[in-house]
Amino acid sequence: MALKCGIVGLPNVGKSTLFNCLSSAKAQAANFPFCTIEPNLGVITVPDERLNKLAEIVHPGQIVPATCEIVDIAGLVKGASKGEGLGNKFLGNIRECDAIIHVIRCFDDDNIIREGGAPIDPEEDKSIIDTELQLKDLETIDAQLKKQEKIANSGDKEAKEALEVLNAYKKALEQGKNARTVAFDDKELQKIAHDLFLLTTKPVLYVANVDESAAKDGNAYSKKVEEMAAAEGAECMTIAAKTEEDIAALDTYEDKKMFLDELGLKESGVDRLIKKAYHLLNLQTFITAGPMEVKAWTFHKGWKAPQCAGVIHTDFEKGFIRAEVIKYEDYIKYGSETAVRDAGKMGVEGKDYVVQDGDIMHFRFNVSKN
Ligand SMILES: Nc1nc2c(ncn2[C@@H]2O[C@H](COP(=O)(O)OP(=O)(O)O)[C@@H](O)[C@H]2O)c(=O)[nH]1
Ligand SMILES: [Mg+2]
Repeated sequence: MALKCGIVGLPNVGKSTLFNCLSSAKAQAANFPFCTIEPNLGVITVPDERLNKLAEIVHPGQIVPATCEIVDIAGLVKGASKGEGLGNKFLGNIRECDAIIHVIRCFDDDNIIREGGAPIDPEEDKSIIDTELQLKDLETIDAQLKKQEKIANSGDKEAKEALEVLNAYKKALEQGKNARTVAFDDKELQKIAHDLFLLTTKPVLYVANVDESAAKDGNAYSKKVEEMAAAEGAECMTIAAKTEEDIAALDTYEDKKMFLDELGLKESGVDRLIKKAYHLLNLQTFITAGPMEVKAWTFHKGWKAPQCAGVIHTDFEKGFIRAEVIKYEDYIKYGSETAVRDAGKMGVEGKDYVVQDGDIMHFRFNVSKN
């Protein structure tokens, strides 16, 4: 289950700079709007201190962290939904993503061109991008409406439900709201809504890209971004992408730490961003620990033991018997699996166990059940 996040935003807001910090792949960062012609794909590891702590106990052959794919999506501009700029290419890229990282320029720099040469304006920037995505969603909705109206006329129940969903979305989009602001209580309607794969229903993380001086406390622009995010119940964070790019280029952990300390930051923006993305998508991690490897596995919050077993292998899910679960804190406290077992702290759980973040799992399964 590779998690995929797409970075979007107007040209010259710092998307490629952010991508560079995130990924070892070097997207071209230059003072030119369409620098990223091809979507750039990078894979980053999800930082998790627990893996290292466990490895100190288990001494595995290797540590395998969870990964997250990041796509730097080429410049969205005003009119993009009608084919302006790079046309509709980027929309396909966004459609493939699980979440959107929306970068908004919150730094002044006369040398970096802002579209039209106007002063920095986070509100306008956000609304230009939102509008393009909303227009594209409206196109999807209108096409579906035509189709479903015909079917509904013949008295089809499902088509009538679809119309209910489509009309609710249409109303919101026409008011300039994102489709994610519309919620459906009914399970059937939720499914219809999901299957539309709208762009503005994807979870979004707003990133206010600030200068080094505002890395710790933000600035007036980033406060505005925070307000806008709060108004729609979305996640938001401030990052100094250019500075973080410099930090990412440093060789040693100690050097990076020192640089961050000087800025008054506890954690690199990249680490914060990935954690936020995980949270945004309701993702959690369970761990397997053995002599071969200590490995992080990604699952959706609320999943039960067999479903999580299926992340490792479908046979594990089909033939699931039980799961032996050690809480991370207990593993660290007692210092070995045997000691945890002796202390009676190892849980033996059945198919209804809801796996918790950080659980160290050992699945028992029966192959002949398959
Ligand atoms: N002064 C300043 N420049 C930045 C910052 N972030 C990015 N830039 C510069 O802005 C220009 C455009 O950045 P880029 O990442 O290519 O923008 P993109 O078009 O959104 O991908 C580059 O010259 C970056 O070095 C920042 O926080 N402060
Ligand atoms: Mg770029």
